[in-house]
Formats: sequence, C-alpha cells, structure tokens
Amino acid sequence: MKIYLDGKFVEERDAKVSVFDHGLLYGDGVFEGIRAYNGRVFKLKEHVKRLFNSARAIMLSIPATGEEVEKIVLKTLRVNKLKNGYVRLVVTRGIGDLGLDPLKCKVPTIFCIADKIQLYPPGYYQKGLEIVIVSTRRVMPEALNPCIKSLNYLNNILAKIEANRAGVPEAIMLNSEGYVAECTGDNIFIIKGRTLLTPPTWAGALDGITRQTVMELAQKKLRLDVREDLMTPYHLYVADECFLTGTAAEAIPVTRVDTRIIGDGNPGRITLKLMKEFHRLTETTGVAI
Ligand code: PXG
Repeated sequence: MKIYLDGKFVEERDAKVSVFDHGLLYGDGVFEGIRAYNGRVFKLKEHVKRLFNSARAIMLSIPATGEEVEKIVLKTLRVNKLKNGYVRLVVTRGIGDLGLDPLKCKVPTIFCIADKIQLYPPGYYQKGLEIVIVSTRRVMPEALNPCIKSLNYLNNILAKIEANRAGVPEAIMLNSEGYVAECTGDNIFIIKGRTLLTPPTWAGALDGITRQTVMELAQKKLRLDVREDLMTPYHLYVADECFLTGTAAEAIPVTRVDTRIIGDGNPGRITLKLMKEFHRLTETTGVAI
C-alpha cells in the first residue's frame, strides 16, 4: 500500500510521522473519511469543503488548495489501484515542541491513506442494529463544536467503550441537556408518519455528508417532510422507524434502542427505500478516479 505523506507517495512501512507531531501529542488536527464506489469518489467536493471548514475553525491553514487536496485523494486511490475503498485524509498541526502552543508548529502534516473498506456484517443491514443510549455526553458546542471533524475522538471512544460493554455495535450520545445528539461515528434519524427527523447540528451532531444526502433524497425522491428538531430518548422509543447514517455505515436500520423494539422490530419500509435510493446515488455519481 502506498501512502501520501507531505507531498510524496511512500510505502506503508515508511509512512511515519514524528512523535513531536501535535496531531499525536494533542489531537490537534482535522480529518475526513471518504468513500469510493465503482471508480468514483462519492461527494469529494463536500468532504474537502468540510475539511477546510474544520481547519479554518481551529485556525489551521492547510498548505494546499481545495483542488490540490481533491487531486491527492484521487491519486492515492489511483496509485493503490482501488476502485472501491475508504480514504482517510488527515491534516495535523505538524511538528512542534512539548508544549501545546500551536505557534511552535511551522508546517502542517498532511497524509492520505486509501484502503479497502471494512464493512459492517450484511446481517446488520437486513435485521437492523440494536443500540443503546450511553452515559457519555457529546462534548458541548461551547467547548468544542461537534461540526469540527477534529482528531479529538476521545469523547466518542468513551461512548464506544460503553457500547462494547453493553454488547451492542453502536452508542447513542445525548448532549449536555439530555437531547439526542448522534452516535460515535454516525448521525441518527427517526421516521414518524411521513416525517423524517434528525437532531440539528447545534444540538451536537456532525454535519454529516451522508446525513445531508439522505435528507435531500427523502425530500426529493420520497416526498417526506424533512425536519431538524430536538429529540429526546422518548422520541426514539416511540418512533416508527430509526436508522443511522455515515460514510462507513452508509444508511443502516436500527430495530432496538435500550432494549425497546422500534416499530415492529424489522427495518422500516421507508428506511429500506431510502437505503435503495442512497445506493443508487453512490453507484452512479461521484468524481472519476
Ligand atoms: N458523526 C460523527 C461523530 C462522525 O465521526 C458522522 C457523524 C457521519 O458523517 P459522514 O460525513 O461520514 O456522513 C461521522 C463520520 C471511522 C469513520 O473510521 C468515521 C466517520 C466517517 C468514516 C469513518 O470510524 N465519521
């Protein structure tokens, strides 16, 4: 596997960053997880835009233009001969000293990894996921805005550990006020009648690209009433349908929350339609590698 690292492609064993890199020492950096389907990169521009927005929010200036970064993603897939895969694009503050001052970091580190995608077992898509609400709260926007896709995932990892301990694959995190925010690497949706609901970003959700795509499909193709609104655990329990979205998971049904059965316990009819529309889009659109 060849890795893009600071302007060059290097072998995996040579793809090393310094122990003085503030991405490692302080989680000071931003990233994107991007997917390629059938020789095309899905929503490439949107991912690169979000990377630049995350970087701007933490005052990290990426030493490349958006177009250049798009080319890095495409080339990383090309040199690894991947038509379907997962891309991890990372920009860190760079090498500094043993103090957290970012002014000591003169040059950001950029790397891009393209690998085969690790998929959830197909059974999860057919039967739906069982998930739980965990006690770890989503970090509050006043401390670190969850719209910033930063290298600080400890909050999410603590939630994932709680899910592991409960024996389920995902965790729902509430915000500090007790409203539903999102999962550890996925956004959450419910369906009630003909309404599709998801928490607003200001309630602690990442502005997910899959989330945005599914909201558009729901409105345009399924003519659903799409709303961003606050949601309590009660709203999840009494929803007709529930599903998660994310680049890795795509759209995946949820059939149990906190041991309560959602709807009739099977993946919802509208969820299945949305999954089909989403797949149609991933298979037919995107930037050619
Ligand atoms: N919330 C959080 C906290 C995320 O990290 C999403 C929602 C979904 O956003 P997108 O834009 O992907 O629809 C994410 C995405 C990984 C991995 O390796 C994580 C994400 C994406 C891809 C891979 O765990 N996070």
